[in-house]
Amino acid sequence: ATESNGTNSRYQYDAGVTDCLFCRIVAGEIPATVVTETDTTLAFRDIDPKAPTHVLVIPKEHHQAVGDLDPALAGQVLATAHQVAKSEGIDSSGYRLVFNTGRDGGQTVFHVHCHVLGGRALTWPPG
Ligand code: D5M
Repeated sequence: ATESNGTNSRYQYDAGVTDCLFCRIVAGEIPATVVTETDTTLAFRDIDPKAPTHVLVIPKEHHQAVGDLDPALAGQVLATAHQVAKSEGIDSSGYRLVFNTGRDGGQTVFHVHCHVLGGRALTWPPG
């Protein structure tokens, strides 16, 4: 495990909190289209949407992966994701929540984020 960012992440490839794209969005240093926020979470539109609705929900605090979140904060991320599904009008038609995690999961930004995808019929399995 690396302690490079002060969290207890088990991954070695963490760029760390000082050079984190999503921490910079939280800080307002990089623009984002914010959908909603709470004290502990932020939801903003994905820059490269893969569905009519594609929103990312993050904890404002830097953690690398979903397994690094304490259960209360993980629950707050999920509650915000559900709020987004409702406000985007996809709660009844259906949607998908995805946490890409680590190399094989296809994670490219190492600040944990929940993809909220919907607005079309999504295929399964993923690639
Ligand atoms: O997904 C990381 C996601 O982050 C990917 O869908 C693109 C998105 N992204 C990257 N940069 C930005 C900015 N600046 N704003 C909004 N969205 C962004 P992963 O699960 O790590 O592959």
